[in-house]
Amino acid sequence: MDVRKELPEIFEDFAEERRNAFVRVKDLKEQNIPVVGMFCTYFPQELALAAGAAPVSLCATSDETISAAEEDLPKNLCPLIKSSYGFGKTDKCPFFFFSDLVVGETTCDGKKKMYEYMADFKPVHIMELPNKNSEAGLVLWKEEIIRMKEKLEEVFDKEITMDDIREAIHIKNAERQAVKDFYAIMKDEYPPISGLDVLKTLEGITFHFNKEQVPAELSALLAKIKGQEAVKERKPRIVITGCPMGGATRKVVEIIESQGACCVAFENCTGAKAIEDNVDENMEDVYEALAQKYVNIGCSCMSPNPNRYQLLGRLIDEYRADAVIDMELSACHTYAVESGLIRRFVTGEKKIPYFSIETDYSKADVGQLATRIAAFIEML
Ligand code: BJ8
Repeated sequence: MDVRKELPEIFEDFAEERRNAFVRVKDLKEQNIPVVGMFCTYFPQELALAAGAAPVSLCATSDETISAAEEDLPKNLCPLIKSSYGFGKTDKCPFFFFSDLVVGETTCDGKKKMYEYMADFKPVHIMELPNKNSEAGLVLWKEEIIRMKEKLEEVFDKEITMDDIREAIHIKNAERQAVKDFYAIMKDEYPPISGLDVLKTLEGITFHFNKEQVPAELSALLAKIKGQEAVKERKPRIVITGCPMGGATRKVVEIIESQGACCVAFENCTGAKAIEDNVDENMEDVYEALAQKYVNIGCSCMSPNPNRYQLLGRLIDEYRADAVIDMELSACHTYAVESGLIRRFVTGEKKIPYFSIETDYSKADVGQLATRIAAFIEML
């Protein structure tokens, strides 16, 4: 029995989450719950929760606002940056519209410079992210986390206590663990769902404002999936790495899976990069604990970036990958430059095939991508 035929509406529900979230964010505002808009995995959402606010991911995965963004920003800029800016500028993202404060980080050059324009029409707070995961980087990031907390206190006129942060850490840890337990189902020899289902679920959770409900909902979903018998068909197992995925770039996963492979794990910010590690709840100093967890994220903005290899290597082993596909967004220099090193790591150290593709948010390259990906999967 094909479990996908039994359960499609469940995954659509999670994908629906974003649409429903549009309505809920308005409800939050009506209940005087503040909203903190965020773009990046480096933002410690625990701080917003501790402030009694809802942290929301801002729209950045569709090309519908790119032409508006290009009125102010260069055309040859990463689509994620243009999309983020365009949604803010055109007020087409209700999460952006209702955000009391938008948080940005000094990640890649394009993104940090874009925030200077965004500050013209929205209060934006920039966290200074170190470029290196070092002792000095950790000290800077901890200071920035404390500065972020103080900014939230000032904007929302509320004192944030250590206990507030401790409670928020507990909530986010439970959410991350639940998500991790959910996607771990793809470790099965015959994964009972598709990588596209996992991706849709990961995207849906981002727009779930009640973080405390996530573990129960995901475990109910998992129980339903486990209650079904999976199709015993061996498919090439692909680990995805590279830039964040979702919305328009779901096309990559759709193409890979339409060619008979299965995306068993997502190393990118939509998946494991954001979720695998929790905040240490035993540390007395909550700021140190948050700084340690978040500075360890293996984004290509870090130089060098050993944590990306470490996580990717672990996923390749745990999910028994047959190959890695690296998705780079056009004009994303940090991921593009790092791709050669990732290729070396995957083919040399892990001894499996590696394939990199560059894409954007348009549909123009779907045919070309399908041809190239089909040839790669054929060879596995
Ligand atoms: S932690 S991956 S969410 S920065 S794709 S805007 S890097 S040019 S999105 Fe990212 Fe945070 Fe890193 Fe994750 Fe720049 Fe590249 Fe565009 Fe990017």
